[in-house]
Amino acid sequence: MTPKILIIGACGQIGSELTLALREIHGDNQVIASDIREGHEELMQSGPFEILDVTDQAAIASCVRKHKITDVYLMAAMLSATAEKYPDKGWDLNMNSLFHILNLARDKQIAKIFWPSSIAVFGPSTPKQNTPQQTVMEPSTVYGISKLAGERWCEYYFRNYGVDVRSIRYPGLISWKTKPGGGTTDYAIDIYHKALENGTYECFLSGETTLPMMYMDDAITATINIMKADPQLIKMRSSYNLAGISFNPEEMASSIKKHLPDFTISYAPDFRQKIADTWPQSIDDSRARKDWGWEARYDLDTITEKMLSNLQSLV
Ligand code: AKB
Repeated sequence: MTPKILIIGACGQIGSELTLALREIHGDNQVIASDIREGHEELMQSGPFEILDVTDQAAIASCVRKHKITDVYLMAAMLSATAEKYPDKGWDLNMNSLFHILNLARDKQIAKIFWPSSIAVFGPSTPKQNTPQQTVMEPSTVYGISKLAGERWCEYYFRNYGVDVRSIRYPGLISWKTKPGGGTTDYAIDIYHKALENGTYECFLSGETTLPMMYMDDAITATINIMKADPQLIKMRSSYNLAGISFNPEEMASSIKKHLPDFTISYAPDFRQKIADTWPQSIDDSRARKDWGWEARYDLDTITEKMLSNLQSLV
């Protein structure tokens, strides 16, 4: 059966590329994009769009009924840096939106959910290298706490109500089509914009801050593949570790210099350094590889080539 899909938060960094990719696969009219406001032109023009506030349960339920939705991708969230500034709002948005969707599935109004988790579920007491799927998890950010609580609820709804919910712990995602907002890993996108605009970048993390990262195309492939997989293959109903590559700002700057030799970088770590210091440096994603065949494709130099050439073509 062809799914009828609702993407909530479709105008955001992941949502916009995911919507277009799913429309390509299932057909434009099968994928309803929604967000709190209009945005992203290509997405608005390529298929149905609804204004939807993720905190409004009745509006979501009515949209699901109207379009006979089967699958929901809940991509709206407040990311790590912004949630540290607005803890109450961050918690409310990240948790209540998830409950709204989980409850719709529990009540059999939808069949399948994708909900993104993050490397932010790990904290300072987690092993930093090759962080295992199951390990100590004591996140110290509002965002991380909300994602870990969300993971526990996803597993609870699966075990107790049979809800088919699937999730990935995304690392920092690098993309050129839509800018992210409010994340700790956002430097890895800003740097390419500033390298092309000014030839220089002041980084808000120190040069040695190694974090797990991934090119958006890999993240979209993973999202589509986990949702496509046979339900029996999805053994982790909390969320799967997913690894792309790990690097620090210095290594990223060196990769950019291969194309723009005059590029310079300076460092002015701010409050986001404290967040980054609690996160893993590399991720063990063997469970995702084994269970549903995950494999990353992009390394740092390929990402740099793609980012610079695509951003250049926009100007
Ligand atoms: C953030 O930096 O908050 C996000 C994430 C790692 O989940 N990109």
